[in-house]
Amino acid sequence: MRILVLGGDGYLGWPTAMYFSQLGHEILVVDNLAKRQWEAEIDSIPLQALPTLRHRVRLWEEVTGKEIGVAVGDIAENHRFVYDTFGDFEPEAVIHYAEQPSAPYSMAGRDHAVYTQRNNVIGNLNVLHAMQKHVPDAHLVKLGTMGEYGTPNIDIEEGWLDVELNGRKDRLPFPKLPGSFYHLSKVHDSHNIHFACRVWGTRCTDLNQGVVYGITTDETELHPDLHTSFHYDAVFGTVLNRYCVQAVVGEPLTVYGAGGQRRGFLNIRDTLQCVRLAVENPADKGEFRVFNQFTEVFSVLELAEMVVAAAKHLGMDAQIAHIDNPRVEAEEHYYNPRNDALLALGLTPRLLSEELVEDILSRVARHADSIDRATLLPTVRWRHADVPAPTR
Ligand code: NAD
Ligand code: USQ
Repeated sequence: MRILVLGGDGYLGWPTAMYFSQLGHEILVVDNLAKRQWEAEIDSIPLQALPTLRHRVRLWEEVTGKEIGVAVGDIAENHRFVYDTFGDFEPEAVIHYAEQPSAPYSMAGRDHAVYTQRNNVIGNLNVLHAMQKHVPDAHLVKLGTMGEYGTPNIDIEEGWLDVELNGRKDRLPFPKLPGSFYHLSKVHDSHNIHFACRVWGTRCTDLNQGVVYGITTDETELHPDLHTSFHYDAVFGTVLNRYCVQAVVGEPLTVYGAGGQRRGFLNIRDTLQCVRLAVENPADKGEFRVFNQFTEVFSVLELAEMVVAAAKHLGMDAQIAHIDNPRVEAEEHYYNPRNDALLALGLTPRLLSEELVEDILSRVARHADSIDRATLLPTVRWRHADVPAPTR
């Protein structure tokens, strides 16, 4: 298949491009390299310095003999670029990662909230319009987030809810209670995509993905310079990746508040598996299909305790610190999301308990000398102290 990977310079996009290339597909990667500017803006460095995108693509060809195409451009600000790219490449599948992914970045003030929503929502709208014009039968595989749902006090279905009201029944989009302007941008995307499916017959799988952890995939292992951008700072690092780095450098693991925040998690290798299953089993014409993409649920305190135990195996004495929660979120709540659809398609989950020591902690430890401790503590706060905390 011809597969467009939007956001292919990123943490998930680059491993995805290599994975599908290795499977024999024709890949074009699109990225505006904005992540590298955001890093510079907040003084964040990935665990390993990142070669340029073109360098990585050349290296990939040297190592595997396979080509990955590159188009550098902004999908939000340059709709001509988007139209031309879709018109020239004529993708059969579009894997869309090209968004600002950080909740704290989006909460850093008015400019960051506006930037995040403009970048994410307009970029996605441009993709929908370019698909309608040039490849109306292509399949959009869009990365959404479990955080779109928030933490309601009922089970979380996969995108839809059967409702009965005053004797009438309908199947409606599941209610959304997102926790940041970033997560809200994903909700807006979902509504826009659902509308395009209904009106234009676009086919889409919206992958409501949980928090990703991990540093390696089979393809990143093929050469040291094929690694992906692993972040651990308080803006771009996700919680388990941060805990692993904190354990390695002997800093306390930063559990925000009580630590009862429960979330869905998955290994970066399972992200690839899930996206492949979506691409290989496309949505029908006009179908807006939602999959909840995670493999295991943990509280952030449980995760910290797992990292402490795993670190012990490597002779590290990791400690946990409950720090003042910079976010507004429930710290104890009901959480029971379903993830049946991807399992039914054949997803075989990797368990964190089996991966933590060898696949993550010991690999992070190899780069201990380059870790910048100054970026570990949170700097972005969601609210002023006089606003009462929510219960869900
Ligand atoms: P990332 O920041 O590493 O990758 C995103 C890439 O998109 C970057 O290379 C960036 O330069 C590019 N990009 C952003 N805006 C662009 C634009 N307007 N035009 C062209 N390129 C643009 O983030 P990631 O962690 O790889 O996440 C990828 C996607 O998956 C995001 O949409 C994110 O919201 C979603 N997601 C990530 C996680 C996670 O835990 N990492 C979990 C759930 C969902
Ligand atoms: N947390 C801590 N300590 C830390 C960092 C985070 O306790 O040092 C807590 C947060 O308060 C939150 C949870 O861990 O309750 C998850 O935080 P996170 O930063 O790992 O993840 P989040 O902000 O939700 O965002 C990440 C990705 C985003 C993706 C989302 C999936 O950055 O792109 O959409 O995970 S989900 O959480 O399912 O919405």
